[in-house]
Formats: sequence, C-alpha cells, structure tokens
Amino acid sequence: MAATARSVLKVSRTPFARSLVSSSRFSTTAAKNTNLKERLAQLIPAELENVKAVRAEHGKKSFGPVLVDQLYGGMRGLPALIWDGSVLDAEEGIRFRGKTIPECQALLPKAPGGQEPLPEGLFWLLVTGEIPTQEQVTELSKDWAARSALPEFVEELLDRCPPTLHPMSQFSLAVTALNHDSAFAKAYQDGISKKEYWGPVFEDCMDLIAKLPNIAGRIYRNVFGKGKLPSIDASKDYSHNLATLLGFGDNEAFVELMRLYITIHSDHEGGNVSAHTGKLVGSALSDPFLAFAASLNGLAGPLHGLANQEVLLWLRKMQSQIGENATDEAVKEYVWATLKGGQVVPGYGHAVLRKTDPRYTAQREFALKHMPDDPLFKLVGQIYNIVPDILLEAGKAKNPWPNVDAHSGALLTHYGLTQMQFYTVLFGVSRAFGVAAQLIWDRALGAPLERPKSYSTAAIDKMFKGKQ
Ligand code: FAM
Repeated sequence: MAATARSVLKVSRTPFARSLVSSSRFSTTAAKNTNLKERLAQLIPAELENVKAVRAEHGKKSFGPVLVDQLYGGMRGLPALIWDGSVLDAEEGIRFRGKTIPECQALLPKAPGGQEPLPEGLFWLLVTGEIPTQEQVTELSKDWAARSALPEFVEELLDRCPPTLHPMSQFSLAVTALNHDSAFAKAYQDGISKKEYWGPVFEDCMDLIAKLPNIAGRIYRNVFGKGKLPSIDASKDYSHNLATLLGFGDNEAFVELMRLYITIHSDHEGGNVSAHTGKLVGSALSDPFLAFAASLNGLAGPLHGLANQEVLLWLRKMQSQIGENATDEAVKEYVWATLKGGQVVPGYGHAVLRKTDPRYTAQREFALKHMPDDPLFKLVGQIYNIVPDILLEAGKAKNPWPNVDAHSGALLTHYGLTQMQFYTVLFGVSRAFGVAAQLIWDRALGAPLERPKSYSTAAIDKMFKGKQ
C-alpha cells in the first residue's frame, strides 16, 4: 500500500499539491492569463491525486485518544476536519494558505494608491494557494460587479422586513432566498455527475459573494433610514462598492478599512462555528446559499461573530456608567462587575488562540496609522492593558487575550458607522470568502456527508465503568 501511495505522491507533486503538503512551498505567482475557474480546473486533478495518496499512506494511522471530556466539552481540539485554505496556530494565529496577515498585506495586490490587500486577491489565494496578479484580481472585481444584482423578490423581501428584525436575521433570510436561482440545485435536479459538482458550486459561490454588498447595503439603508441604494460601479473593487452602498465610498480610509476588514475576517480554519456549519450543511449537498445562510445563523451568536456588536454595547454601557475618560480603577471595577454578574467580557478569550489575535493587532496598527487620537481607540487600548490580568486572576478563561472582535467596532465607529447591530453583517460578508472557498474544494474533492457519532451519558458510563 505504502509503495503505491508513494508512487502516486511522486506523480502528483505539482506545485499546488506540494503546497498543500508543506505550506511553506507555495508558488508565489499564479499562472498567467487564466480566470479563477479555469485556474481551479487546472489544479483539481492533481489535488484529487494528492488527497488519494495521503489517504492511502496515512489513512489508517491514529490521531491518538479521544477523551470523554471532549465529547462533553464542545469537541475542543478534536481533530475532525480537513481544510487547506487556512490553519490556526494557538500562539501565532491565522495563516491563509501558509501566509500570515502581514505577509498577505505585503504580497496581495492592492488598489491603485491603496496599501491594504484587496479581498479579491485573498479569495484567489484561498481557492488556488497562489498569489494572483493585478490583472487577475481586476478580473474578479469585474466579474463580481457583473453578478451583483439581486432578484427583485429578494429586494422586496428585505424591504418588507421590519427595521426591528436584527440585521443578521435579515441577512440570513436574503441569502437563503438566493437559493431560488442556485446553479447547483438546478444541476443536481438535472442529474449532474458527482465529478462535476464543483462547477455549479463555483458559480453559486461567485454569485453569493458578488451579491452580498447589495444585501448588506440594502439592510443598512432600510434599518437605519439611510436612503436609496446607489448602484455597483463595475470599474471599482469589491470593498469600494461595499463602502459606497453603505454610504462611505467617498472616504478612502474607510474603503481601505473594508479591504483589510474583509481580508482578516474571511477565514479562521475549519472548526469555528460559521466555517464548520457551512461545511456541514454543504455536506448534505445543500447548495452554497443554504449552506452559507446556516453559517450566518451561527455567526449571529454572541460567543462568535455577534461579539463585535457585544463589545460596542459593553463599551457604551461602561461609558454611561463610569463616564468617558474613566480611571483604570473604575474600568477594573466595571470588568469585575461583568464577571461577577456571570457574563463574559466580550472580545476576549478564544477557543483555540492563546495569544493576542493577530487580527486584533492588524486593526490596532490600522488605527495607529489612521486615527491615533480617537477616544474609543484609546479606550480599547486602555482595556487591553487591564482585562488580561483580571481574566488571569479570575482563573477561568484559558486565553485572557483579545480576539478580532475587541477592536473592529472602534474602527467602524470612527468613520461614522455607529450602528453596532450592523457590525456582524460585515463579519458575515467577509466570512463568505472562506466558506465559499471551502465549499468549492469540498465538492471538488468529493467530501462526504458529515455524520459523527453521538453517545448517551448512560453509554459512556457503561463503557468506562471500572476502567482507568
Ligand atoms: N470573559 C469571561 N469568561 C470567559 C471569557 C471571557 N472573555 N472567556 C472564557 N471565559 C470562561 C468561559 O465562559 C468558561 O467558563 P465556564 O467554565 O463557567 O463555562 C471558562 O472561561 C473556560 O472557557 P475557555 O475554555 O477559555 O473558552 P471556550 O473555548 O469555552 O470559549 C469563547 C471561547 C470565545 C466562547 C470565550 O472565550 C468567550 O466567551 N469570549 C467572549 C465572547 C467573544 O469574544 N467571542 C468571540 C470569539 C471570536 F474570536 C469569534 O468567534 N469571532
């Protein structure tokens, strides 16, 4: 078996296949003159061989014991999924196809005059493992602009939502409804072969990403009374269009923020609630709209994406109770009161990370460059100096350091996007990039239906009674 696997590995070691085995060996430039779908079609056969070979060589090897505590403890740390797009290290944080956030900032194409990476490039990287050329990202911007229109009934659906319905619920409704035009659902009904699934899934994923600015913009304008939605400009990049639809397109710093924001929020390996939910639902061959709507419903939870809203609510409540420019002592008391009230400090802690989230650091650096004197930014910094020690002293949280959500609200507030109920929608727009890339690869590699085993407490007791 091993000999066969080794010989398969030998023939399959194209640059892409190798890159997935060892992320440090990426090819840095994508093949020229191809669009994303064509490039992907070139990469899939080698990756199918690569997976086959790895399974043949290592498929029967054990990952070690599973502890009963992991069954009760939210499966923390349980090795259970494969996703090559991004990997999260507890100390170092996220890498997208082997690249850290600063590396992505340095390497990915930028808009003319811009300094932050274009999310178009990040999507290309997630899908292919390659750094795209400027032309290739421009092509993606244009493609997404061309696909951006919403079906009229989805616009009407959003317009009929009461403004009191949370923006995340509206977002999920609209994405679910896009399944009306799913290329994959139609192809499946028409009897498409399993080998061809990835093609219509790719088309759906491109449509999904493309339509999100119109959904987000419409929700924002409807809920917060911001007037009529302008149209998408096919000559502009995705983040510029998103900013314009929200009403901030004239502010170049805000547009840059959107480019960075989408890039760093796009993906966080496969096990987080939104990424995993998308993969799980997609594994039933629900189309990408249904799968991503499920991701959004997970992202809408306060322990996950809604934490960015919760942080701002918590900060505003703090300011109303102890005033602005409060002393460290007063802030400490407020943090302790939060903990003693049986609540979490939003924006702090993480299920995997054990250091300050590099996504927090990237946002802090953006703030230092663009808004060093902003009072809310200063408060976020003051809290950073206070909360970790308190969480350590309280002794429960395994990670006392800030995560991505501790910072984003302060940046958005600075530019006038003060409606905190909307913040998780922006996280959702970004997370589509990672979930979509994963759905495409899952169908290309023929990932099976997910179906882990659950046990009853009585069964656990019976199984292990009297054993060490
Ligand atoms: N404040 C207070 N208590 C906390 C805490 C925090 N920020 N973080 C963890 N704990 C508690 C936790 O509630 C648990 O208490 P119990 O034993 O009473 O259940 C204990 O410490 C051990 O938890 P853990 O193992 O350190 O963390 P988990 O892996 O169970 O949970 C988080 C991870 C993110 C859900 C948790 O740290 C948390 O609730 N943080 C605040 C909410 C937040 O910021 N979420 C966003 C996470 C983010 F990165 C994202 O998904 N966007």
